[in-house]
Amino acid sequence: PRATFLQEYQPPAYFIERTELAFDLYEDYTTVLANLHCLRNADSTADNSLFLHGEELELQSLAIDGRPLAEDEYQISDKGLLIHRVPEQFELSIGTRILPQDNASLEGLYKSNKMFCTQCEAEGFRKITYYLDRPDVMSEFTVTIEAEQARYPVLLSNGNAIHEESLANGRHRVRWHDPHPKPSYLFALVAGDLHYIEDHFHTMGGREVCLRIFVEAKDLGKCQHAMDSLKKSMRWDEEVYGREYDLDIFNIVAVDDFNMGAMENKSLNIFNSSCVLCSPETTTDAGFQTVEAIVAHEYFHNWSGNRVTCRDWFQLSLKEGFTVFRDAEFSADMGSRTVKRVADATVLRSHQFAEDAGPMAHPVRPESFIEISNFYTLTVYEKGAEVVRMIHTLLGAEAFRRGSDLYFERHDGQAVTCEDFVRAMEDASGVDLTQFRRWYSQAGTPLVTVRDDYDAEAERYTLTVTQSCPPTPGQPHKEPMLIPLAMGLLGEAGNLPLKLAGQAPDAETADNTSTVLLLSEPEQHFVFEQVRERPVPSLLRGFSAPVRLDYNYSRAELCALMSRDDDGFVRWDAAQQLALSVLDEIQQQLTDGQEPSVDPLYLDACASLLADTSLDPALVAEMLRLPTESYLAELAAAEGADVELIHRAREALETALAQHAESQWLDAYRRSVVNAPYAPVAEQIAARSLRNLSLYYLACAKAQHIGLAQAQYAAATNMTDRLAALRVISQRGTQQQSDEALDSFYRDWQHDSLVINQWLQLQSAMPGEGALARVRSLMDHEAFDLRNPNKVRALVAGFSNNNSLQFHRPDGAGYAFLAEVIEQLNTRNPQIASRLLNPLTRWRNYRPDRGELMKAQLERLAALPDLSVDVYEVVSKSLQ
Ligand code: DPP
Ligand code: ZN
Repeated sequence: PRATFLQEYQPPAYFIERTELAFDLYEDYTTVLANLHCLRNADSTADNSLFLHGEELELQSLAIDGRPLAEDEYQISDKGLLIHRVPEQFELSIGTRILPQDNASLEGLYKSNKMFCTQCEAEGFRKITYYLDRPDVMSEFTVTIEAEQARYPVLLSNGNAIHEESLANGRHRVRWHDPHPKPSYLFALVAGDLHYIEDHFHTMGGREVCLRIFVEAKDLGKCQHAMDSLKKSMRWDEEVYGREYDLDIFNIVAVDDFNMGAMENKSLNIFNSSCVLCSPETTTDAGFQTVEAIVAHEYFHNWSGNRVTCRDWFQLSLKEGFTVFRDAEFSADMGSRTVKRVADATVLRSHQFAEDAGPMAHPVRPESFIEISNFYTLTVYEKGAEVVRMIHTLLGAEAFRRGSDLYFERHDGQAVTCEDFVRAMEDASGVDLTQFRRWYSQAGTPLVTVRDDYDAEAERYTLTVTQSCPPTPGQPHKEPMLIPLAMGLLGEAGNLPLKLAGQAPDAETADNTSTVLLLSEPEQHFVFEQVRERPVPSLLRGFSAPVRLDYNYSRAELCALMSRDDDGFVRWDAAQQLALSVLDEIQQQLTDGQEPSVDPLYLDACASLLADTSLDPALVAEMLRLPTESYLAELAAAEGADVELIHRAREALETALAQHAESQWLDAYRRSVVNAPYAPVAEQIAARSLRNLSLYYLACAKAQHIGLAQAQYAAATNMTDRLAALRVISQRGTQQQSDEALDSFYRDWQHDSLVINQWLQLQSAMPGEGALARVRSLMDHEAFDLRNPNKVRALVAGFSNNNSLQFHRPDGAGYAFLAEVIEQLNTRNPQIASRLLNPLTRWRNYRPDRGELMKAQLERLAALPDLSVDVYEVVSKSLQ
């Protein structure tokens, strides 16, 4: 397989001004007739041949301006169709036959349960017809769908329905027209026996938009939260970005078999049902929040992605990074800002930093890829969002808004680049972002090291800040980045006013206790004056940049930040760092053959945190949650992670924290009851979060507390509390208690596939030697289906990502199991197969005994005869 390079970008030689598609859907095949109104790009210097992408298509007819082409006028390969000579302007008619029923890749047109649906991003449209399947070719689409009326009463595509008719033979036909030119990746089609809920939205410009969510009849009762989220998103985008919706209808369709979360097709968003359906009885708080965030994300794409789209797939972060930043701010406004920030920072630090340090590391704007599907990554999405956030920090909210207005106005209807986005931000603000652009081109996580010096006599406090960035594949040497480091100084009585040397003490900064230092050099000094006591630096407030931070805090300093700093993120981070430092010490004790003893400073700090009812319970819960084993393994990568040692140390700390603060846990458990009817609102979510964490720690403290979990399980009226209780029973109860609870849960919920996915995921993370056998036997359970990505993610990815100790069994059986599943999915659904590889790509991070076993499985996969391009790319890069 050959790589594609950003450097090699060429504008298209032809445009397709109008696209007319006619689908005839049948039970064993589908025919597609495409009429493409093509026009030569006057700026192109290419010859007059036309290459159209196309895969897994059966060509049935081909004509230019009504004249069928002779066989020597074109050539077909497994990549597409080459027509040797075409005119300047012409109508190309292509008839193809495809097999959606056999399409297990869930890319292009396929069947999920009984409905037809599509997924075209990034390069799925070429499995529907021959086309210029690239985002810089934007076309006005008219789509006619014909199907059997009884089986497929609902026929949907993008834009407005302009014609409907019943046909004589029990079939019917609907025609859709989308007035907004769009790239093929935003095309969508749905046909099925679907039902909908409907609502309306009045836009700020006075447009009345009809909103519909289409689902199977049984799911109609689970759509309201998604509808509410959609209306909130539409309002928020008007208020915060001045963006108004631009059509009279907006449809969402839920499908069960979907490779991703959802897809922003113009006016016809298609969602993984797990990201749209919810009800208090079946969905956890986290599930409600996911639905709200993803509905918002896809809606926001209407501007950041659809109206202004990407020139090529190297620019993917242009729409994804920006849209993730937008949805993160939306979620922060709808719920708790600090808790949202902590959650995002956790994902970034535990998963994106790992990606940045691994064999697949790539810049936010990658320079090459073999398979674009492998680049829908945490780096492009989450780090990309952090890059946009830093621009927001550097410009300030007002100038950022001027920049986004300019970007949308200047590029409306165009396919553009990350550079165009940055330039609009610069032009609107006057801020020079030349150095900042390195965030788009350099991979790897920068390390910021801070040292300080306090001169009591002169009342002067100096920070010395250095930055560096480790080498990544293809990028041995890095230039310094522009890093906004938000910070403050903590004194005995609270945060101190900041007076930076060389800055005028104007009224605005005089009692300012927070500032943003701009790091641009390998080493810089920042001098603060009139500092009357030795402060504790409060660094990287709000996680102001996606960097690793190194400052030698003492445990006492971390305790001070944890209990008294103004910045919620810094308080949480101090608690995490304190836990890491204590875990380090325990690992050392265990290595030396000693009984672990936990620093009482940490335990007391946690106990007082727990007893402080003035704090946000959600933040308290996050502060008391210990880092995951996989994150600890990531941090230990340099010396070679020892999974058993990590596990034992973490268990020891968990038990100590549980027992030391048992009465506080019990008190928190009792006082955090929600008496109001269930609502997915910040206050209730916070209370449930602390209560369920308390339940977990109580069960760690004493076996008899399992009784609390059993009582909670029996009395629960929502899935958050029920599943939390089940998790505690299954992880901390006896075998019998665990089996009984899991069986009863299955009996109660077997009719609901999304609930059963949570049951599968919970079991994938169960402790003990029998874990792998359990996962294997669940793969044969009636509730499992290898064709359904949600089930594979719940059970298989759940096991390999969240069950560190059992996945890394010393006999290598965990690795062999994962490789077996990847082998089975390799040809059927390459995108999912490739994603499952992730934990194996980290083989260099472990002790050689495990690392070699992991590598052996990668080598075995590399030798498969029919390796998909997706799997090939990840396996080969991991072995390089
Ligand atoms: N564009 C989708 C999303 O991230 C993914 N295909 O919203
Ligand atoms: Zn997106």
